[in-house]
Amino acid sequence: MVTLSAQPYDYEFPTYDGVALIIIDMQRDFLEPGGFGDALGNDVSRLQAVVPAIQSLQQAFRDRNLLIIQTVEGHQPDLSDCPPSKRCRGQSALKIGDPGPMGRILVLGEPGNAIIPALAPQPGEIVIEKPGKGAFYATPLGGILQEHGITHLLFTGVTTEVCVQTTMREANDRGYECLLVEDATESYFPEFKQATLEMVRAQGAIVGWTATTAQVLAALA
Ligand code: TIU
Repeated sequence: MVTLSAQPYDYEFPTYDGVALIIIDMQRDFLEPGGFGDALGNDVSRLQAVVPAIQSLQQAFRDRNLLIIQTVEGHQPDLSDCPPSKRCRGQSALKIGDPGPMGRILVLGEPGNAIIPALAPQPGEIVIEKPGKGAFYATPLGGILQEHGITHLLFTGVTTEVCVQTTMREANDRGYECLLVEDATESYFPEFKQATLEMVRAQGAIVGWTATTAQVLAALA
């Protein structure tokens, strides 16, 4: 059994092969000016801070030949997978599907929808395209995890309280042992990130554990 020092208590996994690194939505649409996050009125520059931590985890998983799954939030060009309730939400001038400086907002295949170059997947690494906030809804993620015999998920990416937390809760309900890497996830709202970390690990890890990148790397060493 491998023991990873975490909150609210140690996180344990029987084999390295059962652990996957999940990198949520590290896309230009959320991290760069002119994308979806910016259109919603957010300061997107805050999210850059977690790129080095995610890079170090990505490298550690590559070095060990362990499973890395990235997700991207995006819609088909005809928006057939975007409910009107999602497209019309909010008061921004630019809505999902509208042309922006990086192409159409939150549309698959557009320049702004790509994963940032610093975290670009290598050939053969899995990228899940998802129309919702949770990565299990309307995607093949569950089947892929089963095929690989994955039981433990380490979560990173953005934003903490939206797509990361939604996916973590979906995973928790499906029986996965989930850990959120504290300094490898970020929000446009620091108080929402802090609240998410606390609510995840409250009540004896009701949704899962939290740990730092250094603690995860120590367990992988
Ligand atoms: N708006 C916001 O905080 N997040 C999203 O819309 N998607 C993700 O979290 N990826």
